Amino acid sequence: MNLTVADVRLTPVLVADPPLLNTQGVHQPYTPRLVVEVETADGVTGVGETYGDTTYLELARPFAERLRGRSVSDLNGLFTLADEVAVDAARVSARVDGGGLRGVRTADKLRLSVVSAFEVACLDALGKTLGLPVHALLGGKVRDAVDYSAYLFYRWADHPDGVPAEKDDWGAALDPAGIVTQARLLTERYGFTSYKLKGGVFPPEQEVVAVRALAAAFPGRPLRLDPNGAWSVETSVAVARELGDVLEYLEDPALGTPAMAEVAERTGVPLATNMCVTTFQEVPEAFTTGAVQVVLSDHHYWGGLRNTLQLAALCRTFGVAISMHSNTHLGISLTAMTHVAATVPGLRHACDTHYPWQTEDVLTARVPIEGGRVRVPDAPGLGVTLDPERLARLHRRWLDDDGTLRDRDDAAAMRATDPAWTTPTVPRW
Ligand code: GKR
Ligand code: MG
Repeated sequence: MNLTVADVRLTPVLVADPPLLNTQGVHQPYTPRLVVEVETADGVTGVGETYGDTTYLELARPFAERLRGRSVSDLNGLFTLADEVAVDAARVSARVDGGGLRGVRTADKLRLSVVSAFEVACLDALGKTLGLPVHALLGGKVRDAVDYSAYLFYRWADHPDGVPAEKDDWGAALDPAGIVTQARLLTERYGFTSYKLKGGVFPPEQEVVAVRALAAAFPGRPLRLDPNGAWSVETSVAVARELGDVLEYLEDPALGTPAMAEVAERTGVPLATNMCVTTFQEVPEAFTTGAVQVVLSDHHYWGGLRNTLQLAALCRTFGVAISMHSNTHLGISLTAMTHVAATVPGLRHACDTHYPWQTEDVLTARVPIEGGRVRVPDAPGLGVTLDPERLARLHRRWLDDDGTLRDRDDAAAMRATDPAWTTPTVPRW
């Protein structure tokens, strides 16, 4: 068996994305993702996926060059490689901003997001070579299926300007009734039993009514609301008090660890985050001040599946729960999330996924979500098969783009409808 990396292929793609609303604006018609293929000297190919914006690509290219000749089993070495491309990271850090929907964007986090795609691809190739599923390489699954929650979004029926030509069939959801209808459809189609509403779109009073409508429609089901830090501490406290009896947790109501700590202290409502704890450096302050009760890990920006397990261990030590954050993604990432989630002991909250919103994939078959769960694959590697034609089609779209969609920009997408729109100042309410 020869585990040496003989070839690495990077394929940026643009994936159709519906007009989902969030506090910064609206999703563009297409979202960039990067598909990584790592091929060993034996001709075994592993796949990984990460964010596909230009900055990630700029780091992935030198990384891919340096990976050739190394072993797919040298997973710790991926971080050394990341240090070597730090020079490039320093260059992109000039364009790193302090906000965003997944916490402060640092050069380090960008690098880790790139590492994660290579780590998953290496694990896939290693597992295929050894005849073992990725979860076995991570120490073994402790469950056979992973729970996901229905990710509800306020949304328009279509993007402006009739792009893309193919419409999805979800329709608009711009009020409580629309959100309940969407939740029912997601339940019918995927069997979800818990619900997260992306908030920060309308004034909090309206979003409170939507959550109450969900509670009435799905009595006793776990509910979450996530305004991505759009609220002040006072607003967050008020919403937490109003919805405390029906919320499983409130996600990132206010921006930053001190604000979250104050909300947690004054309300006792569990708070979750994918914004104030996004790196190991951010853990001590958040855990010692009681700012968060659930960390929503994201194997992309935490630096891969093995780092996710380290985070899980840290959370266990401090009695903080762990679950998973999601961003627009394909089946490769959903499967990677499922493998790692399968190995985390005591996972009590259903993970997030955007997958039902994606009508396109690069795999030969869509990853089934049934009963709100994804079965943990036991086939060697990730247990997925890349479809070269589908990959080529989405890559062609990326090649044909004039550059406007190669970087996700929800505020720019909103300007197509509202030319005066700028990224709102936080707190917005
Ligand atoms: O897809 O609009 C979106 C979400 O707002 C996403 O970008 C967030 O990162 O889902 C994420 C979250 O939980 O904050
Ligand atoms: Mg969130």
